[in-house]
Amino acid sequence: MATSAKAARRSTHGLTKDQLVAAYRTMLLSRRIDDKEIQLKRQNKIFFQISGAGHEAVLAAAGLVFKPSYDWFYMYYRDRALCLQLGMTPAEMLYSAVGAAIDPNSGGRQMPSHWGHKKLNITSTSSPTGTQFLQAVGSAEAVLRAKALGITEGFEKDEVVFVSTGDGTTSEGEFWESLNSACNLKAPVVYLVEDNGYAISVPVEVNTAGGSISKLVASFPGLYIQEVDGCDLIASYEVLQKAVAYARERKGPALVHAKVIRPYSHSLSDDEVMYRPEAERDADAARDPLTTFPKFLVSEGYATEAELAQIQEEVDAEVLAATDDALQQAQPGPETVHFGVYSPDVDPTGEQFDTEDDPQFSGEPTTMVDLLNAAMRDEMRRDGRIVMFGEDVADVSREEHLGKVKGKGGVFKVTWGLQKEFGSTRVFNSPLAEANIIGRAIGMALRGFKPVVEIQFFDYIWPAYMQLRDELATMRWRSNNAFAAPVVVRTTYGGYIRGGVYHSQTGASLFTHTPGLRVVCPSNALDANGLMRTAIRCEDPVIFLEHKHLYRQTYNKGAYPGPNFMIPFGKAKVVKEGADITVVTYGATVQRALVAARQFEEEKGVSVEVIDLRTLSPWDQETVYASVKKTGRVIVAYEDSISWGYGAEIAARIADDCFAWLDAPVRRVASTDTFVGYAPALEDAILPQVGTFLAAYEGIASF
Ligand SMILES: Cc1ncc(C[n+]2csc(CCOP(=O)(O)OP(=O)(O)O)c2C)c(N)n1
Ligand SMILES: [Mg+2]
Repeated sequence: MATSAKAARRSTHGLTKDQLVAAYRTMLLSRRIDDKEIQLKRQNKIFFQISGAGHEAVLAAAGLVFKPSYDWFYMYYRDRALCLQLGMTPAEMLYSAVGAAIDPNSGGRQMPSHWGHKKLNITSTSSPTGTQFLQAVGSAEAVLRAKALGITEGFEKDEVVFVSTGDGTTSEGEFWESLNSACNLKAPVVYLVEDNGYAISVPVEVNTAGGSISKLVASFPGLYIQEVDGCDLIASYEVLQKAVAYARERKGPALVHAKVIRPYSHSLSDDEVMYRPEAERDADAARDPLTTFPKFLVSEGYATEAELAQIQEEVDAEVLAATDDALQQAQPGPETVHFGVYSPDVDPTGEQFDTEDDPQFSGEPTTMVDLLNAAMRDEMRRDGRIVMFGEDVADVSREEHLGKVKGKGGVFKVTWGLQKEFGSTRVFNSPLAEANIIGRAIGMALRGFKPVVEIQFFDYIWPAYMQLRDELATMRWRSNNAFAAPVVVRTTYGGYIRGGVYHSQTGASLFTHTPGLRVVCPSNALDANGLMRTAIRCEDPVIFLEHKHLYRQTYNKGAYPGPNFMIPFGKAKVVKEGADITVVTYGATVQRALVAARQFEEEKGVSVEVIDLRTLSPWDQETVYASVKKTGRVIVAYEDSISWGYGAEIAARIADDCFAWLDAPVRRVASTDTFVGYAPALEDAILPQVGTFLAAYEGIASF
């Protein structure tokens, strides 16, 4: 029988000789930049290094399958080879390493390998492991929602979203939350798990039950799963093609589990010799794609040794030139530190957000719930990109029941009827998962949607706090204004409702202490309406605190002020004028301060000025200082527990800036340093009451 003398060439699944050689070039370039950075770090010319070594093959393959500046990318720090393949230059990477002002990744604000490139649709990468997943799902569902709504601007016909992770990071809860939603929504998102067997020093079997993430996720409905040797470029290309095609065809999400190696330690701050035996490291080295792939190219006749040597020479020269370039670049100047904390273009404290003097009232006075609902309804009519979601915010999830039942519209009815009017693509329920709500909202906001989301109770905001503090607030600053997530986060808070420990929490200072967030807290229906419009129309993320106890009081009702009524941020309101004592407060303590002030004035003839801050960050220093300079006595009052709270900051500022005008120390009225108790006798003793204010007025007046 005649047999060919030469063994058949391995299939390249359509990859041409030129593509194979180019992929090798990218892999080598990636490794050489890592090596150069390691050298620069040792020379103290850069300040951090984490490599993509060992991950290059699957990433170069990904770069051949995903479309640059068409698909969207949520990466992690090992993805250097993919960035190169998509078009980021070695110089741009090294700008990041030296912390150069012109670095497109973050302008020197983030450590190197925190990828971000606006033109390449590489979204800003942060450092917390696992926060990328829900945002990627948000980005992918934005594609589906845009299509359903007929929105084409900013979207491509069959685009997909890439999200990558290490093996250890799949232990984060948000990974599982994201898979849940990706499958439920059939979102076109492709997960790439780059499994190098370790999370710093912790091996995969400690992180992952059974040691295989692809086996563990096997029961997620509609999730297309592939496992592959990620050190093998051609095999990786083959499975990535299938996975990406599945998502492009809108069949659902896909997950590729790629086994890679980590030939260098976790980062330059780690020494793997401490926890990995030599034999294991040798076995890894034998799989190194930078050794095996060039051998393959030569043995199969795709390149000669001489051609590869030529490539190495070119790559080295390129890295050298990029290094010289980067080392000459200036770091950002100290005058730039505040740039991009908030939008540099739209100022919500500005006059264009102040129509308070021109309300177009109609109808009878109504509750805060109704006027919040009205403001959101107006805004949703005005702007088709507003989407609204959270737990129970829809009228009824099962659409066939819509119109047959009254509808839920939030546990406090604030979003009632909005799904009915605007449809289920724009108003929908989230799973019972707070990080899910904020993470997806950030992903959608980056794609041009305006999410107005609800966290049902402040007491349960904590699972979302990573997304709020490390993602929502930082997005604009950390990307040097390349990306922004102007999400409005509504949440109900506060006591006086016999809600006990877990339905009474306040905690505004958790957000006012976070740069990048605007924090709003209305005390009455009209303010809530005007502030909500500003929150939605501005370009910063807003935490909108809605006091449950104030939702349906009779004393804070207002008439509907028309669809263009806006109150700017940072504009307090003097709710009662007075000459002797100033009270600075917000939320539910406004009314208590006021009732006490009237009584105190009547009984003692001492007049109290009550200021409602309305927005907590920014806050209206001008109005407060003017009042303090008039009265010389000031109390800062708030519902939070007294110590370490919001009032400490206001008190310190007043002490700093108004010292010469003060006739008494700045005093605080607030809750006890406890939680809030359920029994009325407990709750009354814990939260500030009218009597607490009367005692404080008495104390400061007689100082
Ligand atoms: C939320 C969070 N916890 C811990 C860390 C510190 N940390 C950074 S990378 C890392 C290990 C990640 O391992 P893996 O996901 O396997 O990725 P690999 O580095 O192996 O590619 C840890 C613990 C972090 N950045 N964020
Ligand atoms: Mg790992």
